[in-house]
Amino acid sequence: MFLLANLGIASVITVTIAASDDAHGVFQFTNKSLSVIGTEPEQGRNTVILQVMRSFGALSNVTLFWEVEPAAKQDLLHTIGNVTFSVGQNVSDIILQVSQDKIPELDQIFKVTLSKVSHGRIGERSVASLTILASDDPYGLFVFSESRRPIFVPEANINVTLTIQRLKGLLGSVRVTYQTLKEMDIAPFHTPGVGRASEGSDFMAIRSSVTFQANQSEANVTLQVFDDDIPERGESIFLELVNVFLIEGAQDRPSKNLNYVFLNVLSE
Ligand SMILES: [Ca+2]
Ligand SMILES: [Ca+2]
Repeated sequence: MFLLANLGIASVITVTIAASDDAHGVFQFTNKSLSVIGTEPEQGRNTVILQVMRSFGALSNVTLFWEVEPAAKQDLLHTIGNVTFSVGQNVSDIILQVSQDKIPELDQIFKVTLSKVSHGRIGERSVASLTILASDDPYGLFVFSESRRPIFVPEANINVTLTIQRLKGLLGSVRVTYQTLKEMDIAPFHTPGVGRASEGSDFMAIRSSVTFQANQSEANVTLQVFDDDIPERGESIFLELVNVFLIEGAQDRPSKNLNYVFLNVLSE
């Protein structure tokens, strides 16, 4: 003989299993979007796209919120926002807009974070890094201050002083190399009615460099002009900026601007 166990009335319970979070999706950046690069636009705005992927379930409409660290406020049009995923949608794009300014800046790196979702959960790859590349010539834009007009000098044994100006950024210390063009070098622009001066007899050929310290905006260079007894028409001498070399600065981002100055040596 054996006893039948007596099951009471509470022995049957109904368990409703809640849909797991993953039924709505796990949201994270795609690998490609973990590190993205943006540039300041020349005009208007520039967009950077970060792709967010939804894995596992896609059973609901979801709003995903994102934010960029507050330090980016000056550099991005929006630092917070959201994107939506419809039922069944697995990918959505966060669009960041880099704003334009005139400020010389080095590279800046900002964190972009997936902050919350209306359904589902955020996965491991929830932080991406946005690099906005240096803009507006942080180390300077170099020009001869006289480059917009010819300089007239008499034919004589004289030293002509010319000024190299550093426009825009004054960060870092840089070395600027300049040189005279040879008579045979092609002139960078046309000078009607004026011949070319000869190196050696009309001027001292030079290739030299000048260093700008941080915050230094001008430097002078000297060109030697010679007198001769040959009656001639006016002669031109060209001086060019050859290159800009960064001696000390946080990043290697010198500008590559070339610039010419034009001297018109008048015969007597
Ligand atoms: Ca900026
Ligand atoms: Ca800028």
